[in-house]
Amino acid sequence: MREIVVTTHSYDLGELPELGNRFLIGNGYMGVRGTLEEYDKEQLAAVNLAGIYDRCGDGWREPLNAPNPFSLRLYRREEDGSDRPLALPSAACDQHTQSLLVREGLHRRDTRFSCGVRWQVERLAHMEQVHLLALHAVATAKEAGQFCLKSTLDGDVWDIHGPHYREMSFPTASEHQHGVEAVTNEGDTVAVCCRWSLSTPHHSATAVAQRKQEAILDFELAAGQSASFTLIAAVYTSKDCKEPLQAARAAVLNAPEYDELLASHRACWAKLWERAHVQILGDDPAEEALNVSLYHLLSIAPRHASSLSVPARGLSGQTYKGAIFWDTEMFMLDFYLAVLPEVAKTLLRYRIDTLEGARAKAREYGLRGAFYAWESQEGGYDACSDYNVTDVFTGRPMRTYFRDKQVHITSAVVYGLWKYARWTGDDSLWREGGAEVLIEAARFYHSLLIKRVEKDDDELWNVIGPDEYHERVNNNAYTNEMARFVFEQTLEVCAQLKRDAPEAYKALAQKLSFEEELASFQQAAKRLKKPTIRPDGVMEQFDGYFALEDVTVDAVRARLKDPKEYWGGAYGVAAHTQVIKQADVITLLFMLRERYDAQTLRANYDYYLRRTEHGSSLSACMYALAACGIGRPEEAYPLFLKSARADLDGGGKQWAGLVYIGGTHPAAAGGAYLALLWGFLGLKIEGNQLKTEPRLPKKWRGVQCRLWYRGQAQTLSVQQP
Ligand code: IFM
Repeated sequence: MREIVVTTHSYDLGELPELGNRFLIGNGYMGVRGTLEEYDKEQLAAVNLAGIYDRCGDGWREPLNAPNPFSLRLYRREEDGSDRPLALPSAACDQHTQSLLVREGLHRRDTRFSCGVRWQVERLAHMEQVHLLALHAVATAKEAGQFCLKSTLDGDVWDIHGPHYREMSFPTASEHQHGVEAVTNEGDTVAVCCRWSLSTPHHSATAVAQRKQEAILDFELAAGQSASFTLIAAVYTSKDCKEPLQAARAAVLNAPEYDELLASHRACWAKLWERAHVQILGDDPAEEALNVSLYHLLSIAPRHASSLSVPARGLSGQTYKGAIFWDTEMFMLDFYLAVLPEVAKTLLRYRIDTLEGARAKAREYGLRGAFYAWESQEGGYDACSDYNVTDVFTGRPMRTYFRDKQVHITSAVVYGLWKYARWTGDDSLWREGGAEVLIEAARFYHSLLIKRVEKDDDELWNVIGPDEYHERVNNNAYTNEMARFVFEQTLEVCAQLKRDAPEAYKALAQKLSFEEELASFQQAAKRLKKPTIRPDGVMEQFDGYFALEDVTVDAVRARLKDPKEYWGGAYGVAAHTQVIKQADVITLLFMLRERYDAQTLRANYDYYLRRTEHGSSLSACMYALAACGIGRPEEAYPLFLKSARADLDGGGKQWAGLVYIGGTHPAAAGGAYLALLWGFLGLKIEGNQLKTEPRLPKKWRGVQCRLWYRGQAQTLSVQQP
């Protein structure tokens, strides 16, 4: 694989949030935002941790950012004895480059300050030893001078709904070492230890300020001379072990020198890329964009865990409460299945292990079975607020119904389990709790059914489909069909278990006493209301959708009184129109693609594409898939690129009022991979065999990639006919 380098010369403060996302490094345990070393919480610097959350007061519960060991500032001593910071954006500079080396998982900055000092820093989140972070910095002076380096372990972290640390102590202050132990409001501990070295003789002072521990290193450089500084840090939490501080200290003391860490980090990335890299012959920009997407998916994959999932904004911060959405199973899972099936299993185990939380949520709403969290944190706790949007006009929280009404979330979990079994041929998850999830999912949908005395159908009322702008609708086609899928899968897997693993089936039947319910699931699968389909094949998104005002997306946009105004909800500009936020019917036609013909796909693609705002990064890839499915790869191409470039281009919404909602977009990254695999390559599973039916854009000469199907490595090599 050739190196892909993402670069910017910008250090414009307005671009900082997006640069922090674009240049993110991570290893599944933590993500380090791509901010410069001199930045702190004001510039959204963060070391975001996977799977550990905290609530402060009445604020939203969100994931933790660890004390940041990468805070580093260089100063030049002036003749009057004062220290002038060589820090962006204030210090004058002649040249500045920030880069992400995608193949090697490295973040670099190279700044030539106008005073003649060059400042180069490289840093990594170790891909194998996931608790370790490392940094190597070089300062080179054109003219002789006195310098000072301040290396800070910065506990004054960026929080959206913090502060999350109620106590912080710095117990290991000693020369060449720092350490901090921070205790959260919920009683968890996060410990960070680091050791450093400077290549030139220096005087060192270590100071503890409030929530910061700082090493101040004075040194002198002759003209043309360089000093280099390395720092190795370890992060542990009370979720990892009983004594995180001791673990972090031991990890730092036992860690090898920077060069050795760099070599093992590179080797680990090389192995991952051997599996994941996709070659697109004839289109370097598309190849780069897709592999950058895959870089992000690899950087957040929980390879170190056996039951953990990936948040909707990856490890780029606290947006969306660091929670797991349907994004993982519906948009990202196929990449992990194809490239790292063990990770796919880890993601699904997370859902099996959070079944209790889903049961509790169902009970809370007076329902049976498992109602999975719309925004799932550990244990299946639903972090989604009843007031998830702030009205721009009144500044008041708006009642939203994502938590209560996006009942399709449970079907995403079932769909993920089904994909796992089908792709890997490994049915162990059914026996390890997956079948239990299915039964509880079927119970959940069954308890939601509405039966009208004068109608034969069963219905699902008062739901929100993937298109969040239309709240509390009846018989959303996507939701109904995915619920039917759940009933059918439950029946199928139960029959399979009874046949192939009678003991496991018996134990399950004893535990859940579900056998008498199977007939009612069968009935429900048959009687659940089918979508209304017009003679031309267009499927109505929900009851009454066709009667809504038929108007263009631009016309709706023109009605906004404020660019940040929410389009959905009770009074949203889109709510009474046919304009939708994101692919809805089209998502259904992809997910259950074996049930629909090309004519249906064509009619719905042509109808809904024009009415879709793509207000979610989950949307474009679904239309790319549909366009491929109807033999229009040229139309699919820009939609595919929109998904693949989501974090390269940024431009999505970053702020809602005072709340930061930006971050990386792993579902779009996963969606780009879906578009490649099931769209352009036309992958199909026929009788357990993989087949391709390529429909490549004209400029692509071919595509090559590897994937792991049913335990076997396969190389897909497809040429333009
Ligand atoms: O899951 C999505 C949802 O479909 C649209 N809003 C953002 C969520 C997280 O990505």
